[in-house]
Amino acid sequence: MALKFISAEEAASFIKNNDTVGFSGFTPAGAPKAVSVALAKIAEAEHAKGNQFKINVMTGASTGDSVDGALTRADAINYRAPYQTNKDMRNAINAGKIHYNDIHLSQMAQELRYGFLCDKVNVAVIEACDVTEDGKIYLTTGVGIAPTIANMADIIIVELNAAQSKSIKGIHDIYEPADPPYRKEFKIYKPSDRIGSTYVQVDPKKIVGVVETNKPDEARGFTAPDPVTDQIGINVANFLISEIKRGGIPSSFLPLQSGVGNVANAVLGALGEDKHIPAFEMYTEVIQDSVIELMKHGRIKFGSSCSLSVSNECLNDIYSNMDFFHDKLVLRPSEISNNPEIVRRLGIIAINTAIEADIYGGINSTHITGTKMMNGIGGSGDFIRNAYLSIFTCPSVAKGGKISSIVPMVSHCDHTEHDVNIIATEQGVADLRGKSPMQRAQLIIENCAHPDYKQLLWDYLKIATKGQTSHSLAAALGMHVEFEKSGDMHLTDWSNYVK
Ligand code: 0RQ
Repeated sequence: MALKFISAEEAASFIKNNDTVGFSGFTPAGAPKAVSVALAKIAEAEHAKGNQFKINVMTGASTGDSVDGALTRADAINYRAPYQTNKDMRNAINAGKIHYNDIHLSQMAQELRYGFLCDKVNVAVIEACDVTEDGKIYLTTGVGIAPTIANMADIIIVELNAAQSKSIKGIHDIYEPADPPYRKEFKIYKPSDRIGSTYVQVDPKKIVGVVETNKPDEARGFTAPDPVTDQIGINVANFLISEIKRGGIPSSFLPLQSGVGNVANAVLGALGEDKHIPAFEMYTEVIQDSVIELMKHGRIKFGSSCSLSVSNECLNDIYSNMDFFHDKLVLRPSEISNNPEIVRRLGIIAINTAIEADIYGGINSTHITGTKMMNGIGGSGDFIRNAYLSIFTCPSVAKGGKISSIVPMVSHCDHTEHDVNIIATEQGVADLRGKSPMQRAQLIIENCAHPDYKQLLWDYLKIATKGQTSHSLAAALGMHVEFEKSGDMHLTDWSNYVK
């Protein structure tokens, strides 16, 4: 069946008010860049006429500004799931203008198939580097939930992006599991194992149009590692080396997962540079610039991921050296890259970033001061509960020292103390394995808290009512309350909270 080439505006006109639209990609990598911008203009025109125009947006993770930013600014989103990182979208979510459902990334595709999130997917918009008349869609830098939305959607729009090199063909491993009670085990026993095909096969009749684009991924830049993030990286590397020496980790090492963001990028860089850690493999959901650099130096042998979330400079480097990278990378759907069954089997060392941690090991990954959504839980929960070793990192203070990342009780809990093995800040490492709550509190305050906040935290333990997990319910969020009042978490003392 001949493919029909259409403009972004024609393609966008297939999308109607109240539709549920699935977008390809995972982080800005592989997300569409043209149809959503044209759709935002349609929404604005409809609003100007006094008409309703909002859609429900389903994605693999965050997208680029052309999807989340453009549609938010046009007030065109009713519902959005899962992870996001766009500033305008974050503001709209926190202002209550978008219904945002923050779910584990591994669950997104199956929850769509199970009908948990919507009755149907009306339209799938999928970025490709190639598409054939018999319905083979070759994806680009991010997979996300593309196979599922392509299968579920009534109609498919393909964005054929000339800025993405066709040389990426072959890197994908596309597999969509059957749903219970028919699901089988995933036959992935090492990060490089492949179980699927290199393209998404769809019914070609569903492709209503192909939009030609030439737009690079809308990658976010990272801030360069600084002394604090460097020290966190060194602390994690030293801890892992001591574990190898102790026999707690096999001497051949285990695959690593590393989260997204500035801290994760810096930690991975430090791990790779430390030659005491053997060259390793990754089974992760995002590959950032530091991984590619370490691959070139032979420090990372293989990377299984859901996306290449790299800078455009780094992506061009990969495209120019595809012969080198082709047998070192595989890109999978998020329900496979983040799958708990595989994470547990491979024995992954999972390293993710916390917004704040509490003295007992609870982790807040998502909410600033307990109420304002930052990005979302992403894949952190998929990995950490099932990891061989789960590590959380964060600087000990934020906002120039006015916020302590170590607090008596997290103001929002994403990961419980049952799932957190190690906390590392630039101050040091707390190894929480096998410890009671009070032992954990002592280690976290002593090893991870910033010196400016240590005494306050020790004093909190004195006013906490003793129990299995000691707390003063009146004071547990006192540092957060103080921050809201004065813009600084430094309480002079806990006297206001002690009766
Ligand atoms: O604020 O942007 O105004 O400067 O949070 O903090 O230190 O730059 O750290 O880029 O590594 O992001 C947890 C958000 C960290 C990220 C989070 C403020 C701080 C700064 C960013 P500014 P940094 P990073 C795989 C796994 C959850 C999902 C996940 C994340 C901004 O890593 O989204 O792990 N993780 N997914 O100043 C107030 C605090 C704060 C604070 C930091 N305690 N209070 N503000 N900040 N701590 C990825 C995927 O699943 C795709």
